[in-house]
Amino acid sequence: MAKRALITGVTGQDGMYLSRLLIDKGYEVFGLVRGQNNPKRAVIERWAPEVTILTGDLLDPSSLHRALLTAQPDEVYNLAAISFVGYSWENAHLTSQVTGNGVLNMLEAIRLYSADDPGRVRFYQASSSEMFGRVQEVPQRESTLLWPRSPYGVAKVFGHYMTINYRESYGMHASSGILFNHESPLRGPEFVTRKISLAVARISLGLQDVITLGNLDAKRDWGFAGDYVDAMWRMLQQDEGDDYVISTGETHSVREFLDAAFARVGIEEWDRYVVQDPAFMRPAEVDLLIGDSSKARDVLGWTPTMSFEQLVGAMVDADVALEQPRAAA
Ligand code: NAP
Ligand code: F7E
Repeated sequence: MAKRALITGVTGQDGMYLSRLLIDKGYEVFGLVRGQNNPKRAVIERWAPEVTILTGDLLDPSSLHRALLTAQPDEVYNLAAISFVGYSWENAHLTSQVTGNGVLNMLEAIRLYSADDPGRVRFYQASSSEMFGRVQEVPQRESTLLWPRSPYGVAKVFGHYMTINYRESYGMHASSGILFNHESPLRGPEFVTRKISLAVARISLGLQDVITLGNLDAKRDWGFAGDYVDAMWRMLQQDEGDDYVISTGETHSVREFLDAAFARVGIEEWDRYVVQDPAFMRPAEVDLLIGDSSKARDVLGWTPTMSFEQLVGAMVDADVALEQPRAAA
């Protein structure tokens, strides 16, 4: 019998990579899509036609219950969230509801659905390095004190502890992946890496003059999304649910990302192409993130496969290919 998986947030970057990974492993995959006419539905249908789309919303508990009844999943991957940190200050209440309370809605739906056998459905929660915020230890590991710096980070802390609480209270197989930033050509253009790769591609093709950014000194531990969804799957194959940090163990500044991206298109001096605007600065910044993923490497046998330079190169190359037809027109 093929295993069955339900993915919330299937239209997002990670949902798309995870759906392909699970299909390739022989799973029957169900993906939750919100809204009555979501344009991303067509995208996931093209990307992974094997996925059965179910409609639902993390804010609507009965839709989650219905999705469980239809999918009858062995594994649930809760990737849905309002995930853009910058947006979370302007929409703090909504972020708390979706990114925080939404986790509780999903956990509670699973608890009621599998009350006869609490371990029957394995649950993955997409926790985040943003929970470390004002870092209390370098590098950050599973035991590092959490100090979130944004409404998004606070909401993720709530979801993280709820996941642990449901594991401890009800014996659920619930795991929390504390994932550091992971990127790819499928990354949303609101995030700094994709914003840069797209702009650099367009500048190199003569389609754009400058890119406007905020804080260039922030440092992140950037990995490849394809590697990180593999870690999610590995967590749910363990005998017990647990928490794992997933990271590369390397940190780079936004400035270094710009160096590598512009170098990819043969531009060494990029100062004249970059403008800074306070509008892109955050009310509270996370200055430095770097993770220690020793536990995942030891227990899950997980390692990242793509270097920082390869990742930046792949993103810029993909955006050059995407934008080239516009330059030729
Ligand atoms: P993403 O591209 O922003 O995708 C978010 C997904 O959530 C989208 O499919 C979105 O649907 C869905 N969604 C939003 N609100 C919803 C709601 N109310 N009900 C149901 N679905 C809803 O995010 P990602 O980069 O793939 O990240 C996946 C998860 O990992 C997120 O929880 C994120 O917070 C977390 N995370 C990401 C990173 C990272 O570096 N990428 C690191 C740590 C943790 P629409 O397409 O309809 O908007
Ligand atoms: O910002 C700085 C910004 O928005 C990275 C999400 O997936 O990873 C992501 O959150 C850094 C920040 O990602 C611009 O101030 C400078 O310091 O790409 P980002 P994020 O905030 O790290 C975590 C792990 C998640 O969980 C989240 O869901 O870049 N920065 N200038 C800028 N950032 C943006 N977006 N735009 C700029 O113009």
